[in-house]
Amino acid sequence: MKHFTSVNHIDDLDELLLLAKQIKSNPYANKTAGENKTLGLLFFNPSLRTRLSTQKAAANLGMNCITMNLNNEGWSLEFEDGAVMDGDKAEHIKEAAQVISQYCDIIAIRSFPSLTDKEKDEEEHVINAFVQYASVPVISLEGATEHPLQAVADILTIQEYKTTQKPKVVLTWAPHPKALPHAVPNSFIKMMQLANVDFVITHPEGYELNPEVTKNSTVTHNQEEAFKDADFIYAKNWSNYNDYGQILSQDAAWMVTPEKMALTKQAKFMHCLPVRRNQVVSDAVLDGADSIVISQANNRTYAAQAVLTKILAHESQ
Ligand code: AN0
Ligand code: CP
Repeated sequence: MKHFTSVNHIDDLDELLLLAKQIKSNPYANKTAGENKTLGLLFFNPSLRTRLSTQKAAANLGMNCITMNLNNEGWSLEFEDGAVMDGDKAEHIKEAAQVISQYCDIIAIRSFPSLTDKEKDEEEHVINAFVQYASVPVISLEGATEHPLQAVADILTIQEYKTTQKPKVVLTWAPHPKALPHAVPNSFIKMMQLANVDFVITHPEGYELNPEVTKNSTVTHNQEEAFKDADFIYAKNWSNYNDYGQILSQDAAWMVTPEKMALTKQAKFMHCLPVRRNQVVSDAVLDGADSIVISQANNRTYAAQAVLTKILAHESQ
């Protein structure tokens, strides 16, 4: 594995998950794998889990970590080729990415979408500019269109908690007061398409995601129907994709409640977090015995450590 900016970059999912499980059972077994290597964690947006779990994963491998909030601590970056830089942008990505590559052996970046410029967001222009101009591997810490480290933690969690060979997994849209990205659902969908699961997506009419991502996954607008016999309920809000970045519905009827969970086969409740209580999901579900969101967050460390291990191994070849 050279770069990891998409679920598509996983060449052998079973092997990656086996590695993550081995790491979880003995996180310090490989504590010199990253010796004298530096991981740069660059954030254009806030983070709790991704920042801390990736930093911890790096430490478990003996790597150094440099973390920077590029938005308010660095120079404002220009991404346009051939730009006349007479405005507020002080540094071009061409120099910035090459300079960061002098200090870091792996660069990891969080860059949310604008949710206004669909074309640029779809091009994943910030992360891909780093891939283009950096001379070291690049990891996505959630880009405009994907959050692949989250998806690895998600499938790891499903594997740990499943009680049948092929569980029914439901991704349900849920209401939210702010316009949110498509990255988490996109990567989750791609991951479910690779996994041995019976997968159903449910959302209000008009909330269709990118058809290039959903492909032939089952989609229904009937949430209650979708919940029937489910083993896992994965809740997530996303803003409109076709009417790009808009909020067309805040329909509280889509919130995950104990009544809806009662339709399932005592499903486990999942969410990537952060989650808005009593908007996305009611307290009773989130605080209930079938909520596995904390285990899911814990698995972020082992997902990140498995990915870092694979990249370090590739680099030392
Ligand atoms: C972000 C999102 O929905 O993509 C990050 C989730 C990991 N969530 C919020 O901005 C609330
Ligand atoms: N799930 C997730 O990526 O959380 P953070 O935004 O806190 O990193």
